[in-house]
Amino acid sequence: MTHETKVQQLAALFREAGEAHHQAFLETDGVDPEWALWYAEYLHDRLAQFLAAPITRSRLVFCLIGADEEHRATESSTPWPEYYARRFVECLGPAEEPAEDRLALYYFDGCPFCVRVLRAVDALRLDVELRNIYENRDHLNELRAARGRTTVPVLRITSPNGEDRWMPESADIVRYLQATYGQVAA
Ligand SMILES: N[C@@H](CCC(=O)N[C@@H](CS)C(=O)NCC(=O)O)C(=O)O
Repeated sequence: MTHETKVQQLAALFREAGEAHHQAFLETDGVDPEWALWYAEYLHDRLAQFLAAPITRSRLVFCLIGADEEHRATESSTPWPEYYARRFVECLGPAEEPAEDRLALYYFDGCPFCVRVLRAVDALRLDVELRNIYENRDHLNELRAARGRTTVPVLRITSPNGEDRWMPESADIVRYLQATYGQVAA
């Protein structure tokens, strides 16, 4: 399955979840402060085919809230199901041709979450371009333009066709690197 097919199928699943949620919360017109818990339960088993490794419901809640916050922060015009789908495939799905991807890590010195990723990069002996956002203003600006915020670490994965995927969250990045390039204790 290509990256784009996976995104479209996952977007359809998010749309289906949205409709099911709305049905379940008709009385409040869809308003549900615990929406992420509901979605995690609905999606957990249905998501398995899209992911590189099994995911817990707690992690799903975390990813859903992250996708929601990022969708708002970037003021993206992409409808939320597509936006979430892209972010989920980027964060949790296996890459199509990982060996051909170029990797760049946006980080800064003294950031403990960045250290977590840097340790995994070292342990896996990966060729990752390190982009310190406080030493190079361009890196900071690229990051802000792509994500609407400058929280690091963020892994930028560039496919041979030039398509970029931006992966935030140190735990997701380590998990992705380990699942894609080998298994190490980080
Ligand atoms: N949950 C995130 C936390 C990342 C985080 O808090 N990064 C800090 C630096 S260590 C940061 O960028 N703070 C500034 C900001 O959020 O703009 C992760 O695990 O990657």
